[in-house]
Amino acid sequence: MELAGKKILVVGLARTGVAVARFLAEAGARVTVTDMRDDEALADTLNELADLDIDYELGRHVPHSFLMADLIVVSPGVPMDIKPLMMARSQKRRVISEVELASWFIKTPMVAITGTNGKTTTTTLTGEIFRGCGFETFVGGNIGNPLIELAMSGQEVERVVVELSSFQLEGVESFHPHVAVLLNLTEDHLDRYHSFQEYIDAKLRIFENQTADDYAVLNIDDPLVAACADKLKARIFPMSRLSELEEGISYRDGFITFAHNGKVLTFGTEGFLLKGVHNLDNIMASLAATLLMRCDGDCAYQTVRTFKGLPHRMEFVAEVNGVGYYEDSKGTNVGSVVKSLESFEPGITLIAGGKDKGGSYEPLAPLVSARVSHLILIGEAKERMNEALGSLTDTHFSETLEGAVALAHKLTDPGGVVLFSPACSSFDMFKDYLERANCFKGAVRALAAEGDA
Ligand code: UMA
Repeated sequence: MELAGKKILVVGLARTGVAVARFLAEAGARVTVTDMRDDEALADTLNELADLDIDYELGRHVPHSFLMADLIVVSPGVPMDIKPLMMARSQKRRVISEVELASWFIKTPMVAITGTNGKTTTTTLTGEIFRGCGFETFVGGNIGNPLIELAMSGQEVERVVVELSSFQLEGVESFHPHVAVLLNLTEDHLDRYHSFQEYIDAKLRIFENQTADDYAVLNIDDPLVAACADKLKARIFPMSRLSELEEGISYRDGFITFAHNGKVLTFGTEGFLLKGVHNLDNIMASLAATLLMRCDGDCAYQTVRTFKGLPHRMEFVAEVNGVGYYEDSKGTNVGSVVKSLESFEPGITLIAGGKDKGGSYEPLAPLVSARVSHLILIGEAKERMNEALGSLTDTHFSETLEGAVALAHKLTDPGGVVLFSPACSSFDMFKDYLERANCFKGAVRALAAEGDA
């Protein structure tokens, strides 16, 4: 689509909206930006875009503008079923996400990564492996920097790695990655989707435009992921931690084996800095994607061995009186907390809770029974979590996160672990997961300082 002179409506003015508006205005489109926040709330952002010829409709969405647009580009955080978007779609207006728009201008071979958990680690590691193997690489998407920033920069790269959320995938039309990775599927974002199936359907759109020349890397240990294999047009490249594969990537007894078209590479996992079974999945996915896109095995392995992982994902904070404190503020859904709990031996004090996303907490029950000695619940979700889990272990409530840390300190015996892995988003008590993470770390460091005094 030629953008110059087109009437384009950008919905949402946060990171994505700012980048999209700038890209479109610089390309000569007639851009209107709309956001439910008003100009006072958006003052800084408006300043940032002051050099561009853009119209604004702030504090409200004006249905007429949606109906008159040649193209509507929606930010991931804006639900596709808000009234003006529904109306626009019913009037055959073209509605896309930012990643779709970006993909029109990016011809570099792309790896796209989705799944409920592990996306950011896998995306980061995949990018690191490409770079370690000498490929100029852009890494972006849901991880934080919108893909359109690559199109805008005009930067010449040899590989693109993009993390995709279900929200971004809702608005794709022709988006076409050469390698698409689906890590796992567990309930998430049920505050936005009417059903789990609707969420899965959005995720599966990552494969929609692939052909027999492309690859779908599927974690076949997850039955929901395995079940989608029949429907895909791309070549399936399976990955498994539980069964050995003649074609695909698999793990057994301390070794990862990559087997493809008669070529077999084996990598020992001892000494990996990234811990936990879920990280083994993330590593296998990254190796599969990069080796399928011409990375050298030795080079890739070198990067994997030295990769330390991401902050706020089971990050070790401190040891106080023989108890290790781990911060997992990005553990915002049940599936992610399951993985975190699986990484520790019994004797865990789990601090959880926050803004309730409406899903079931039952999947945590077996691990809470088996491994959690004390459960401390915070935030809006604490009553519902207590109903699902409270009878399974010694359970307490705390009004604040700092209070929860102090209580954990009292309850946990030396040799145990305090894990803050909320299973919820942060917005009931904090600005975002980062503020929540810093609050936890601050409280732990204060404890450590008291211990030293
Ligand atoms: N808004 C409206 N109308 C509405 C709803 C929202 O105007 O009906 C406005 C809000 O007032 C706000 C803007 O839309 O100004 C919010 O846009 P946004 O939430 O899409 O924020 P961005 O900063 O553009 O961030 C988005 C992703 N956010 C979400 O998916 C919620 C970021 O993922 C992503 O990093 C960024 O684009 C760049 O691609 C974050 C996230 O939480 C990390 N993702 C979810 C997750 O990982 O679980 C999916």
